[in-house]
Amino acid sequence: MNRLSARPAETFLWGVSTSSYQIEGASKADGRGPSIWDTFCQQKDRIANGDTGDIACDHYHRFAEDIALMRDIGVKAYRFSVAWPRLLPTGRGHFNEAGAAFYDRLIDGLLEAGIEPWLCLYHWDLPQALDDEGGWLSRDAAGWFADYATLVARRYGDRVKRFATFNEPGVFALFGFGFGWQPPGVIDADAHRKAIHHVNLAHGAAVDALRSGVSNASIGVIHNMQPCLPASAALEDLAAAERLHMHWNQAFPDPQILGYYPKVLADELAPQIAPGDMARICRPLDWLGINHYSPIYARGDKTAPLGYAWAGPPAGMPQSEVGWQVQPDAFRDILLEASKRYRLPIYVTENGTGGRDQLDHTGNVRDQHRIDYLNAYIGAMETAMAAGADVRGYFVWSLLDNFEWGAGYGDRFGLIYVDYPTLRRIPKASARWYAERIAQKAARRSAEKP
Ligand code: IFM
Repeated sequence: MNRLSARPAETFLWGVSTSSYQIEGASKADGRGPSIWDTFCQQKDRIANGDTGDIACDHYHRFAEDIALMRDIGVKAYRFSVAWPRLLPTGRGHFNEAGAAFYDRLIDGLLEAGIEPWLCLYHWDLPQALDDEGGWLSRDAAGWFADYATLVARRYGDRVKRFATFNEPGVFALFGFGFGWQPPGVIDADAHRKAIHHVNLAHGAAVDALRSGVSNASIGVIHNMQPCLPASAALEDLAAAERLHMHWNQAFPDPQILGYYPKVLADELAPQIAPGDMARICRPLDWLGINHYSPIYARGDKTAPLGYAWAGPPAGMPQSEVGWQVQPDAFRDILLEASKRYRLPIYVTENGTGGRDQLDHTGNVRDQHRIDYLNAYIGAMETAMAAGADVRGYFVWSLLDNFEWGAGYGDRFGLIYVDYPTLRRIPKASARWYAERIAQKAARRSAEKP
């Protein structure tokens, strides 16, 4: 029996998610060291419009206002990530008290507002100094990450009980080492494989560090899970989709939760796997976080290092304003499959949609497209739950419009509009809709109580 199911039934948790580099800004404040994203953003033509995370939403200074916005929406949980280079500006060694104190303020503010902090150790902002020493291509990275996890556990474990090791390792490994779209911008199959194994080792080491450092910790890991589909019925596209599925959906959760790599990957990784590694990676977890948006596509490409290329959705599919396919049934199926395969309580730690939202002449943002999306996807989740998927909570991505990686600030995912020139926050229609939805669910629950 897993740990959470041994507890009394908890009520369904409604939350919102963000990540450090995407919202904090204050990139040089109070001794923060540079991350690989700071470096990447300085490189020519990497990010749309030359955007950077230097200021982002300035959440570092405006977190109290952001907590008040969450309280207004009525969420009971907030998933955020800690910026490793704020605590350890060079990744290890010198500890930066001023940076650590920011998360004290944030956590204390959340608890005062009745919002449970869900702390993710890594949402992609590796300290640049560690990348200079090999980063995820070095087996030492597991030890660096475990030391950082120990420090986080010691500092915040008296107030935070919910921890995730990584956010979407399948994404940052593939985009950072397979396609080169994200830092460190490498395009190499061997590097991609190494990164997979070292991140998995780091995950296992961090679970152990958190478990021994925090009493009653509830520890999980967050994976982006999407159906991986072929761009056409051609055999090479079918094979491409299978490989994308292996890299995206299986390379991390399978070894972390089931204790083995998919066969093809295990053979390819054989030179990297030392005796005892699979046991080091597969440590008991309390929950699985699933981030879901949309099916993704691959096509065969013999010239690409991984043997396949990314492809867009076929014409004629319903799409979001930023071109992502909208298909709520895929969400239902992913939840059912993951529940069956991994047998852990599931939290949907990200779901949402991007748009080109704008303020209208009345000063409002009427993002009906987001309301429709959330309504359909929450409905699909509830269908999966009725069919047996063990889903315990749902977090919208994202609280705020933010730095959407390579797309910069153009793609807006927030319930709250951020007017970047002034940093003013304006709740969108979807924020009001989500607040009402949460309130209705709470009212229904209390009416059902005997
Ligand atoms: O913004 C990202 C987030 O950082 C990781 N999951 C997907 C989101 C939307 O692209």
